[in-house]
Amino acid sequence: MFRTWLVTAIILISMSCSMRPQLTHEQEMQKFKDVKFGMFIHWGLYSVPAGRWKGEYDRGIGEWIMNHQRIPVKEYEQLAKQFNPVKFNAETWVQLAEDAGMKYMVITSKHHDGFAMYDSKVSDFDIVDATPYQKDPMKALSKACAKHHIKFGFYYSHAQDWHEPNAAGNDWDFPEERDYSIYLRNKAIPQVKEILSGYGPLFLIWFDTPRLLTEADAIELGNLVHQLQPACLVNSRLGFDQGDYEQMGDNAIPVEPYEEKWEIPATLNDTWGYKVDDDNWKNPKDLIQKLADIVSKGGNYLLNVGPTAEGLIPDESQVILREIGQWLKVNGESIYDTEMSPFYYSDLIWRCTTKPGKLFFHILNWPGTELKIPGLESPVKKAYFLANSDQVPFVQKGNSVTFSLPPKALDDRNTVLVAEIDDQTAKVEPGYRYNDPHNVNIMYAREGRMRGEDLKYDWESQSCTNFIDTPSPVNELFWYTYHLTEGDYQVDIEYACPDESAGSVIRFIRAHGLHEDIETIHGTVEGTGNQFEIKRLGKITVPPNQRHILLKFGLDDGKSADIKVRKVILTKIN
Ligand code: FHN
Repeated sequence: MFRTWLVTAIILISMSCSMRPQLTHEQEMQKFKDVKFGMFIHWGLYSVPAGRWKGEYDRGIGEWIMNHQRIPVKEYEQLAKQFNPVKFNAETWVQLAEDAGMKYMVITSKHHDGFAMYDSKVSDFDIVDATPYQKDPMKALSKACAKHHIKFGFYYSHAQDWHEPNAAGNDWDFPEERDYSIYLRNKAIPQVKEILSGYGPLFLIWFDTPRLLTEADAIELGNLVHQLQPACLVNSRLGFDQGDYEQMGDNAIPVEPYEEKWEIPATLNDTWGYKVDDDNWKNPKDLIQKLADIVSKGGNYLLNVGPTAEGLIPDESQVILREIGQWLKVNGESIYDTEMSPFYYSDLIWRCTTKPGKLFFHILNWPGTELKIPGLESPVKKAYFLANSDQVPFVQKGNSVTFSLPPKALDDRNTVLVAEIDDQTAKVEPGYRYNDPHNVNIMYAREGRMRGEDLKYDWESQSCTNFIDTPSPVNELFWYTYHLTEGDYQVDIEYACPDESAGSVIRFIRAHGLHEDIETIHGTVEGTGNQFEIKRLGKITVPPNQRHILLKFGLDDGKSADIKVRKVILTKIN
């Protein structure tokens, strides 16, 4: 009896110390599905140069400055002396995450530059030993997260470490052959042990850019995490299809709903680490819609902030995140703990999330006075707007339900309409289900990933523009599609181009990943008097058993940069 009491007391005391109840791996997995929205933080020495090196602007993502500029290790190490984040306040950061409606936080314990943002005993290249700050901010952050019931996890770069001769990535200091296992044994494994031991129960370890390591190495690292913290999740960038959930490409939202457990890491502007010159901020409406889109397709959104070297999260990021949080305060029921859409999406008007007996229609583009949902077999009992509970009249005939809407959106960013249905799980007619193969597949620019710093989305014409010709990263529009079946597809593109800027060569690529182009077709941009027209480009072939396909659109020169691309249509021809 006394023993039972003692054990219970110890558990309760340890729970209240960490203020984080210890869950099982399965429970954490379920949590991961339910939380939907998290804060990613890229913070490190790169926030000192903040995207400028020796007075020059450094193109591309800020945390890669050491690599872009091929900065020697000895010179990069000097940045530590200038890193003194005296304005860092863990409570303020976590409060921001809470205000934004974010339920978990993932921060860089060590990025590719090799600098540990926590007190590492394995290397002196860390925040406590190498900077005037001399404190471990991760301790304060993990505590503040526990206090606010925000789940806490670490990013760890397990393959690239530009500080180390045997890790991947630095060929300017270390051009010679390398032995990854030396780095793995001497730095990566011991540091992963440190972060799993000193910061309470972790929600997840977020590995990145698996290179050089073998499948056995990946399995060993994954096992290590689960031995030290059985409940802790691991993302799939551990490598070799290991990990507990699938990590999608950066900013890469799938075109259709996708049934695995997955997460999208994404930026608020064009960088992860702080860049003083990057003011290409996404607007809150865009992000609120992306959150609904991702959740409706079955995923989580991990949205990044890049704090400054002083320890401040840029004001612009704060304003954007708080607006998302205000929307979530009213509409959170349609996001958290929901399941993905049972429907196929043929346009950009609405997205759907579900709970037992309820469908949440996220109206992203107000369709006028009627919203028609085809293919719903479950009888609708009641419909109302989530924001004000006002009833919405509807007519259900056959398998189509039409809701009567007021002429203007309640919320131009995303108005949520709740339909209560007779079934716990919605029944949807074949042909309208999310995973039905379709002969016509439309990829809207709105759903594409705008890669490159210059592309802009024009809301009025719902198109992507400014395809200027630049070195890496090139300006390309990407689509990630998961349900294209084997066969040949005709490719048509809808665009508008002023006659005087016609002439650039279009490239449309079927790729395997970011760096593996498989099939490229070319065409020439025609003048359309700046009116939208559908133009035939050619044909691509989708081979059997492709889990997903990356499609890229770009121009071979900047002559037609002001082309406005609205969509690409893939029509199956055999
Ligand atoms: O190279 C990194 C990059 O710096 C950043 O950390 C992103 C976040 O997903 N991951 C890698 C590129 O995919």
